[in-house]
Amino acid sequence: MAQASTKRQKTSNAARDQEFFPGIGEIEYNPDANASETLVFRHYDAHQEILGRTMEDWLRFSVCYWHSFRGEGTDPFGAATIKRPWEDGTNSVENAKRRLRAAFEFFSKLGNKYWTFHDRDLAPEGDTLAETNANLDELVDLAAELQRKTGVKLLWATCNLFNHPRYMHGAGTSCDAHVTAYACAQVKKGLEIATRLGAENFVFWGGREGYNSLLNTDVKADLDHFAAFYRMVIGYKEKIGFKGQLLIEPKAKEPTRHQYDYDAQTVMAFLHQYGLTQHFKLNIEPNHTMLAGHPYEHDVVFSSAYGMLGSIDANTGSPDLGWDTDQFPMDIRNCTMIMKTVIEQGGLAPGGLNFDAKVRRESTELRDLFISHIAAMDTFARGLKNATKIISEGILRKSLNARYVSWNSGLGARMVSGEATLEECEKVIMERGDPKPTSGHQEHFEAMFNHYM
Ligand code: XLS
Ligand code: NI
Ligand code: NI
Repeated sequence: MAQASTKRQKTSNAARDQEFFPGIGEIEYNPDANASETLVFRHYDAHQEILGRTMEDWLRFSVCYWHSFRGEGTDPFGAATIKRPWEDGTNSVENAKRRLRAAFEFFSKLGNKYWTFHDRDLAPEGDTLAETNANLDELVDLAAELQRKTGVKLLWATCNLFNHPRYMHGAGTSCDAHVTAYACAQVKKGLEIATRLGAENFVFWGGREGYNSLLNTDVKADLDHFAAFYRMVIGYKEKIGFKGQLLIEPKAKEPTRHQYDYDAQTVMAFLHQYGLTQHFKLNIEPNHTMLAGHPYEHDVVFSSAYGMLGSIDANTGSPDLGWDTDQFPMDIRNCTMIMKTVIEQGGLAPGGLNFDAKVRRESTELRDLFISHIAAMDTFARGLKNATKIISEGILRKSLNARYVSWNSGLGARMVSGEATLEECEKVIMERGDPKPTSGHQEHFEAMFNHYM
């Protein structure tokens, strides 16, 4: 007995000291690096101050566990292409622990301050909910220890309510109340571990909350049940004193044909309809925004305009494709538009920029995992710098204000305040005649924007 336990002790010490990314050190900031050096930050300088805050504070980067540590490069047509050296091919708790240690080494070397996970990314499911919860507890113990050691914090946790076959008809909107009850039990545990790990937010992405055919779907019942599910979530959140912010992540389609959380405006209307608005904000993923047929920054701008932008899943799709490719955000213009909105609303905290993005299945080396994150962080850092200039110089804002000037006084102001009537408007038009044509100057705006790139 004694011998066996000493032996076990030795293996776990060895596991603890193991380096998973040999040859890669802490990523440094070097603005003079040449084009071929991609394991270095050229723009992201964590402690550099911009508009009274550090870049780290503005950007609040987070690495997601599911793509970066559970992704194997599968796609609907192809098997896994990526095999990480710490994986032993089993779904054991031991393997899960080794993987988690690898992840925290990655975070420490990359220098992101946050991470995110689904409950089921972290620990294997057992045969019963009790077994599954016990596995989860073991991994959460280790996560708490690694968070303490490294200072890396949990931006958000979420429950995977879409992968298991039991959820094939949805979770909160399943036709089977028993399934929704299972989802509730799972979320109960999810909120508990989020509390334990100090999660700053908790996300609900409606994985299979939607329909494939209206013939077998009662949409009103589904949405009533969804609201009931959320009411139970709020009740338990308050009961256990979870301090994080609840977030809903819109998506238009995939995996269902129509997802109920279609886009930002749809989710805001749902929350409003069911009296839930004050309990939630939105986690916007631009790749999902594109699936809804909107421009990249559309949902970020819309949710922010209504004070509902809580966090961002910083990724992109290929605009020429119709699915969620979860690519790393590498487009400086897109990131400038996002950061312009973030600065205008005074920051994202307690939300952040979570890289819900995966390396391409052809990018099979460990260094690709670093390079993808570094490049995306640099792209956002450039976006932040560009947006800062746009906002500080105020030239775009001035032109925008000029376009709306007629609303600031006279009849415009009276319409906004509710004093004007249709009769008054008719009278004014009769007296003054047709409005004079005005130019939208779109190309002028675009040229000004280009100036800052
Ligand atoms: C899937 C979603 C998912 C959520 C978390 O498309 O983006 O990854 O962010 O469940
Ligand atoms: Ni996402
Ligand atoms: Ni997504």
